[in-house]
Amino acid sequence: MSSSKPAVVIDLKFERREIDAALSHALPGRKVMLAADKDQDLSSARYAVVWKPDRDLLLRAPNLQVLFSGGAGVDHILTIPDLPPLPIVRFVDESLTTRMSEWVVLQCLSHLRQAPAYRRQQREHLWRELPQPEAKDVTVGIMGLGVLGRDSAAKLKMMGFNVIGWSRRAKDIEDIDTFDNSGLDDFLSRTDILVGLLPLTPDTRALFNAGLFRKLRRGGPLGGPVFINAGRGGSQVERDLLEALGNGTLCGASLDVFEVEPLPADSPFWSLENIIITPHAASATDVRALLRHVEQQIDRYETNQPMQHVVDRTVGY
Ligand code: NDP
Ligand code: OXD
Repeated sequence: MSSSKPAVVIDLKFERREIDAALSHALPGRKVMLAADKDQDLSSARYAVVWKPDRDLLLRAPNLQVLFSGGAGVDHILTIPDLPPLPIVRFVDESLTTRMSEWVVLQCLSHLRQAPAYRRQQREHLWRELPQPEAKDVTVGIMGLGVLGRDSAAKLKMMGFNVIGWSRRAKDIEDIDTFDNSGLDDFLSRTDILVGLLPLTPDTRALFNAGLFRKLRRGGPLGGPVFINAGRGGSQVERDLLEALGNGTLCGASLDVFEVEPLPADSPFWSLENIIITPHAASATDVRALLRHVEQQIDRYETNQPMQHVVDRTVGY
């Protein structure tokens, strides 16, 4: 299609038919190219929408002005070698936020109501009622009070949990005790279920380690602390996590993200009874919502309004 509007290149892992369907409702009158078409000349592209892009994308599309992340996280972009100093816009949308909160609430309820233990009993044909702690006696500590962490916190409160949160900058959130870096130990000492919703940055890499797990509250109603992570696998030290799950420092976990994805078939995590694994699927990007968001932000850019959700490259998220 010939068009005077600057062109877009898409490098996403969706099926082509899903992208085509989404494009029938977004980016009208604009040339949209797929990076997967290896013979396509991408030099006219001014915008790229990417999820873990091929290494050669920036060479093939040297005239980009804005990079759009296909997800909320941007570590897959910030780690591209020789990344030019372009603005990076991350994906923020109600569909993504709602899905994540559903996953977080599901995992917290699963551990509260002993889903892994009942699953084991069902396999053994064992009819035995287990204790039912009350949500109000369980403190969920959320690390990362951004778009996803705040929505999860509000929905966990609705389910009756006591919720506290930790973030880089101090926050004031109704009904939630919040902590910044200086209050980390205090935050951990009150936490029964730790939820990780942090971006992967140099500061958050390997943050969930043996020392941190040992600081979580002991003697709580779940019989021991639980670790839930849907941020990034690079924030967890998996050797420490396995050890903590094995020696009772942690009594359970729900893991959506891993240091290596897909989780290798021979990983010891697969056979642990006290954990729930999902395949980096806590909250999937809806490609229709993504392309609508890209269109909105391009409209802002082209009419000299500030784009929203622009990443601060100095802090990495
Ligand atoms: P936001 O940028 O809105 O929030 C990030 C939060 O992390 C902020 O509260 C920020 O603090 C906090 N934070 C960042 N660095 C530090 C630090 N060094 N110390 C303490 N707090 C820190 O991100 P989102 O909520 O939108 O998304 C969070 C992450 O979730 C994404 O980056 C991505 O990795 C992951 N994700 C995973 C998905 C999945 O399916 N598994 C789906 C979508 C996202 P402050 O508020 O002070 O800035
Ligand atoms: C994201 C993700 O960052 O899906 O959006 O992990």
